[in-house]
Amino acid sequence: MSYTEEVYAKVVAQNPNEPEFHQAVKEVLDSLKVVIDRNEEEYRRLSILERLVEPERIISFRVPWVDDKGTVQVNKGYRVQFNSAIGPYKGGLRFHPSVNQSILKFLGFEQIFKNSLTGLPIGGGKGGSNFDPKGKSDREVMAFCQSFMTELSKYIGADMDVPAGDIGVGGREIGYLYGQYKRIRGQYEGVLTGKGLSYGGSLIRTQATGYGLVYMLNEMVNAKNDTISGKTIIVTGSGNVAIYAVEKAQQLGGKVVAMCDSNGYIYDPAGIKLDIVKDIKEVKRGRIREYAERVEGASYTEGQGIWNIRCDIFLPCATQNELDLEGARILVANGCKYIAEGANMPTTLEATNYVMENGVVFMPGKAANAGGVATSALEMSQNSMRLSWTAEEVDQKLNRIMKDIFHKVDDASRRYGLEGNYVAGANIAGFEKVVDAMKAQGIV
Ligand code: NDP
Ligand code: 2IT
Repeated sequence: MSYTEEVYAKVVAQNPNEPEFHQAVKEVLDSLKVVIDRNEEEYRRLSILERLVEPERIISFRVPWVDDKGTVQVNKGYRVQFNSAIGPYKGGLRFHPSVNQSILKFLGFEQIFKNSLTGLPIGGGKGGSNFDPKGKSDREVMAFCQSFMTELSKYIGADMDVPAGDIGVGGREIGYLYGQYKRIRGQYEGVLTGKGLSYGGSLIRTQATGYGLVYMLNEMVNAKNDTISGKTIIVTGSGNVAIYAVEKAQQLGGKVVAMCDSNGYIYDPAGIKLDIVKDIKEVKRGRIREYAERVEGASYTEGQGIWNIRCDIFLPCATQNELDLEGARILVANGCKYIAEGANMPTTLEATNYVMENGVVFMPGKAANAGGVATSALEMSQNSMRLSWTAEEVDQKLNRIMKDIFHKVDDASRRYGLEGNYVAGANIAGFEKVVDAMKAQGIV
């Protein structure tokens, strides 16, 4: 057995019931085999991979809060502090009923390599809760956030661990979390990113993941002497990442025809009217079905199956493993040419292999959605400097970072004779910086 296979087998044996974590580790270790093979003895002696797959620490805690009926509710809270070799732990908080340790470990593990690719000094972490913000009143969300932060505040700080948003955590939640941190710790510091503009947030952070995804897509498409303009595009999800991916894709002349939420998908052959999606999702916190009720010519289909609509470009921006082999086969059969992952690990391993074997240009999430965390790191810089950059400045930096990531990923794939395999390129390029820092810092 190779060193990478041995470590993968150990991960599975030692972390039972964590399928998402196994999946994320497998993808990375399979990619790293070509790197490890060149110097296997040294990597083994230093147990680099064993250290890489074991979080530095996982904090898990009880989150009691009182609902509007006066009943005490209890949720699970977590923070996975995965790797601090290149900077303070950095990564979002996810509030969704599906959250468990496996999902947060997969997200924290991915974050290590993503954050490395940004070129900025941020380590990997992730956290969250199985709390479901859907259908809760603002007061209930605040009560939950305050209780969650009361415990989490012991373990984070501007130079230690800097959480941000993810699924179910947007501007409202970050505001309540920030207020409670400040109250408990008495410090006005850049401990969270994605803050409101009136209290230390960065311009463009709200848009950054979606915009960055499309900047990356633009590089992929240009590398094939092609353009986004005129292409038919599907964007899955209708949350933060999806909405701003649609916005930028439309600005570049793409035609987005479909979006979804966890209940079903909409198809608008005339092109999605984003102001209506924003009103439904950002203002009313409603369901995507309402779009078809408001827009003539648009239709709504309950359940999964958005991939049945023909597209040139597919941008999965909802959640992990949303695109499986069956969906991938249909996309390919209908002529889809490009997939860039706005969500984290939205494509199963089988589907990823299938689309890559069938000529689809595929960019994995850890490269394609890195614009969000990169702009979070820019927010940290602005907070440290006690100043704010203009929207143009931040947007330009974001664009440059996404271009740099594309070239890092592309170069790494070429160096190992894997041209066009951006999964390998992203994992290798992300790993190189982290492993260099780990070696330099000794056995820690
Ligand atoms: P939001 O909570 O804003 O939106 C999530 C969207 O995905 C909602 O439309 C939600 O629908 C939908 N969704 C969730 N689960 C499913 C499902 N099982 N099937 C179909 N749709 C589903 O989250 P974000 O937009 O912030 O995050 C989306 C993805 O992007 C996640 O994978 C996240 O980890 C990743 N990401 C986010 C970044 C950020 O800066 N926010 C940065 C990088 C990656 P519903 O309302 O029905 O739940
Ligand atoms: O998955 C991600 O990169 C995020 N949810 C954003 C993390 C961040 O710290 O901005």
